[in-house]
Amino acid sequence: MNALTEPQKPTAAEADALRAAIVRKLTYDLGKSQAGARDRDWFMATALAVRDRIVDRWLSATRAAYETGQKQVYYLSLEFLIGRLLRDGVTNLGLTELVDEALAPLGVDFEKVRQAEPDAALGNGGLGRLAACFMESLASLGIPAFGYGIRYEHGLFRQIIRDGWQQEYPEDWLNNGNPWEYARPEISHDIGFGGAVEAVVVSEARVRHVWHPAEVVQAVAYDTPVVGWRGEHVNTLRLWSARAADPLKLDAFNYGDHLGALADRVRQESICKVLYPSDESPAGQELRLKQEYFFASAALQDLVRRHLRVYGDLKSLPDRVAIQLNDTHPAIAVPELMRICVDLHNIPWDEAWTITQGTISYTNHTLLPEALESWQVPLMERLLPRHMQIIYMINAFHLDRVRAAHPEDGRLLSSVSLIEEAHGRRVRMGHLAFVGSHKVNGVSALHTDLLKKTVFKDFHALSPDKVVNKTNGVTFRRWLQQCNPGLTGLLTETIGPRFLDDAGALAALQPFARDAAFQTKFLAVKRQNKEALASVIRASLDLRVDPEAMFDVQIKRIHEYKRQLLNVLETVALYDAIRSQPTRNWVPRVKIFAGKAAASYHRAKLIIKLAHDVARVVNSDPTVRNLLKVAFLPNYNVSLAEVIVPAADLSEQISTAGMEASGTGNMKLGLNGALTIGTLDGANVEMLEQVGPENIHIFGMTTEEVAARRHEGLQGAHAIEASPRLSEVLEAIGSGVFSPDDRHRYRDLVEALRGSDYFMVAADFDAYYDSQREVDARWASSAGWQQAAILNTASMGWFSSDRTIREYAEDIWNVPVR
Ligand code: 26V
Repeated sequence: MNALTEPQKPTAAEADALRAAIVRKLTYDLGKSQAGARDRDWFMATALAVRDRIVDRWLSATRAAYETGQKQVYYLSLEFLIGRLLRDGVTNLGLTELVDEALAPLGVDFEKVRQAEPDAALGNGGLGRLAACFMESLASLGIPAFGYGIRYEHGLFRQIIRDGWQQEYPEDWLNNGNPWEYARPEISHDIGFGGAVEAVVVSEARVRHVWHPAEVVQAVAYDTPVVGWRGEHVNTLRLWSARAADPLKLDAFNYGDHLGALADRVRQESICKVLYPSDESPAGQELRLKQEYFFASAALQDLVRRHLRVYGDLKSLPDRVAIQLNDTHPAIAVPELMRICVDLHNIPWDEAWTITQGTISYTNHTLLPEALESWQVPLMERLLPRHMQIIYMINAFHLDRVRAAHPEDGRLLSSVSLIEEAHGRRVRMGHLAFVGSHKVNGVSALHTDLLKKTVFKDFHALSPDKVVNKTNGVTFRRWLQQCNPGLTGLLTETIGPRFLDDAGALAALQPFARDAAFQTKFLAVKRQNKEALASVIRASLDLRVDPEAMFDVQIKRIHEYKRQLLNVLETVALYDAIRSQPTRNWVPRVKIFAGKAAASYHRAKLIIKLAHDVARVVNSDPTVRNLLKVAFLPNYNVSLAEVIVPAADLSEQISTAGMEASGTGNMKLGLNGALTIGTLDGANVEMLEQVGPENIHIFGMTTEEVAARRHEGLQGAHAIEASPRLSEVLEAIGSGVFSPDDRHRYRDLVEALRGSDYFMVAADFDAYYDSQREVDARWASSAGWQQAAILNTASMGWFSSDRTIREYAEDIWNVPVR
């Protein structure tokens, strides 16, 4: 197919053939009759039929990568937040119309079928979704790649809101089977834990270390094909599942104690039962470390075996393989690769180190000190005794090099040591990943800059070429074409289909920004998407919202640094203002929130409760009429984002400056024509550069100002006293106006703002409120708003994950891109 032509209109014969294939799947694979089939059966049957069309391309792409000896990329990630896959596969294969036409005569609606697919939530938030976008871009760019992760039986918890409080319920995406995966019971690797290390003297000069694990668990492969755009290339997402190594022996060992034997098995298989549901705060449990080693070791054994089959030895690994560590979660891969080289393949240490460093690179996703992983040395020694020895060795050589360059700098040595000595001895996984990599990257320009100045300052001084920036991106197939077919159609008819293959071509839209006829069409698309969201809000919350109103959206994990609280405070301020001047020409707004709080993050859960308390009061106040509504949509996930993103007018990206590494929702929302109100944080800074200052609402303190204010120790009370508006808001919340059933519910929350105000909610409040009123003023002129919205879409091309992946390929992996 010509890259720029649209897929041909399907013929009747093609539709008949696909229909027959779907019905065959329904009948023979699912054992269901057409009459008895429900949406989820049709989903399974359709997915299986679509999958058949992927397989040949998948097998040939995999074979071609082998035969041509192309360098392989391995993306190691504890999270892949992939969401639903049916529409992804159908769009990328160019089968959208064909599937519609195949299903229609059966009386089956593709939209319903699509929605019957469970949302695969094998991730917490940004980091996991980024991994999913990267997998799609890798395939679209034709780069041979594997994603390696864990096949969690239970993904991120289901969020239910009861009486305004978040409750967590288990999620079971695999309950009705998963049509996309191929179980590969024959592909498995033994993963050892515990035990002891034997030092075998081989000769006078050489000692071999043999690890005798106390326990062995098998990692079994499950493969999901990842189809690239236009179906030209297909990669593999290989997720590992844990299987007790030898159930028979176990039975014999526990002879007579069947239940005891079963308990061991359950314990071993628990490794892949559930995703750790916390983001930005390390869990510290043994099971988490087991998960990390389990999948990192399985991935390395798998890729080493593949490499050896073709090339025979490991010396050429850095030429043929690039391993990317998605955060430090797979950082144990560094000593594991050393162990494989040194212990299992007798490669001398220095050579093994060259191989390891040449192959591995590491992406950092956060600066928050509480999110920097470290593991207690005694736990490491018990679970991974050989790895602990290797880490000590790596550290010794690393510190030798540092000492040679900077003699007698004790501060430097302890600062860059892999072992933290201060709070009980711990292994710093970020340091381990840093020294084991040839490149380390941050995920936005600001974040990378801060990495160099803060957490990796001393490392950066030692290896000034190691830290590079790779600003995040999102896949436009999912976040424009699939979730916003209306806009995609309008863009295609206006600037032609080039942007489908080259996101930069969106810039061709610029001249249309002031075109009144185009503005009308752009507005009509947005209006339709807002109506769709309005019905979701109504179905989910029994709340009516007016699609004419501005849809003001903040969707992301709930975290203090992301400052949903600031947004809620502004909501209350606006509410007060409307009540005191009900007849002013207010801009009608719907404040839309969605996001999950970590189960143990009480403050975040309290902020969810506050949003609900405020919503209840505001939504039922007749003086406010339709001028302000608040909607907190439960159970935020990829599928819900796909409905909210195309319908947003205003995108809230209001984190405390210096704290959000990048953000990717900001890009998705801008791409779909939302204006951003945001701080100079993460990738917002680069969005400002792309769209220009007239088309974005930037407010608040800069990273430097935040640092200076924290340093001064200026209390939030200062800012509160200076702001009558904020004082009133906090007085109302703190005294229980929104919580008559528990007047003290928010006392501590408000006190924290009067105190250190660590996240600068009070300090930034007035700037935010004023910026929101500027947003109102812009909304008042519809043409002005449309123009800016169109320019946002036109300027987002650079934030395609295709661009990001190209940069990784060129600067980090050294792989060619077609
Ligand atoms: C840490 C932990 C600690 C142990 C429990 C499970 C868990 C899960 C995740 C994390 C780290 C989360 C880091 C993260 O998601 N960072 C986000 O990465 C996005 C992609 O680069 C970026 O856009 C966001 O700004 C950043 O917060």
